[in-house]
Amino acid sequence: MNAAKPDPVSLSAQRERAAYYERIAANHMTPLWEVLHALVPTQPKSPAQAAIWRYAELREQVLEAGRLISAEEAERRVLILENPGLRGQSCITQSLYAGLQLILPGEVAPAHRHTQSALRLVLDGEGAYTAVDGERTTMRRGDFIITPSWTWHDHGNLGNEPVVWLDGLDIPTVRFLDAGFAEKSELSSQQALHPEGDALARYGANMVPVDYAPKPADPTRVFVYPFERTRASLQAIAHGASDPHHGFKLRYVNPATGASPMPTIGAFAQWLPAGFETRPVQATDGTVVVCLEGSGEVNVGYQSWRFHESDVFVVPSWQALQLRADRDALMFSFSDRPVQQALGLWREQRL
Ligand code: GTQ
Repeated sequence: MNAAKPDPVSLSAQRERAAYYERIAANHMTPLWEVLHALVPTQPKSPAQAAIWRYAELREQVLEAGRLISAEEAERRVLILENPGLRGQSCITQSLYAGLQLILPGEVAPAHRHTQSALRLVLDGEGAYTAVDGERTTMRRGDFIITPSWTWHDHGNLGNEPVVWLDGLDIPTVRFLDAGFAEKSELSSQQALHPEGDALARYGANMVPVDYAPKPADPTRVFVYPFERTRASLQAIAHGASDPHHGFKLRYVNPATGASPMPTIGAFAQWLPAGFETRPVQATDGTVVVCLEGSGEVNVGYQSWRFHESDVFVVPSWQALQLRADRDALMFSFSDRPVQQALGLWREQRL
């Protein structure tokens, strides 16, 4: 890092090297020494940028999509939240995808399955459902719903208002690994195999079926984490001691294993009482943050924004994050942390 700079290179030596690079390029080779420091940086320098999507400004444009294309035709009517530093790549961080999905009354987003894992965070409207492997769950604001890899899923809206939720998927991760498979179901809506609430009763009440023995990386069979439970937990712990960097923050788990709900995406819920200001913290997992309640200000690196309900912002890897709530704030977030932890790569630096 502080090593002496090498001598400047003469013009003739530079020309000789350039000609050499051209000759070896014909054999599909390129010199490491021109790219070594970019390949092996002293610390993460993500091409992703910090950015915010303000729901109040986006809502009309999301609803407009409903007049241009049906959910049936689109298969999934979603506006992708593209990181401004990664345009054209359909990602919000290098490893994660996010989008706003709209479903209108009476519509169905037909059943399919894919190796990509998905989460939904319900933002706007009531009356929609997601069905996962034969069980429906009614979607309510703040509910965190998952469709693990290769599970059948379809969405519908039985109510009388448009419903919008945030999708989070590991699409870029699966693309990076070239491990994407998908198939469509013959039936656009799955047949109900279990009554609503069945999975939560079997797997989400500090018990599991007597002969259930999950493998460590299995996703949870609990596919909905109801908002009221999350909120009640955060409110209860908010009577205790806070963490100066995180306020009151919990991570969602697979209750049968303690691991993240799905192996590729970690999710978190955080409570910041009015007036609470977190100390800055940086972590290697680029993170998507959603404000579910309250309002405040966020600093990411050198940028700062005000945020309100249903706003989404992204914190790239290793950029310092600081939050200040001016009203009691409930924040949901997700990242690739479980992947980095499984690989021994995850780091957090409290500043
Ligand atoms: O709801 O199944 O935003 O397959 C992107 C791909 C949502 C979904 C997305 C998908 C879905």
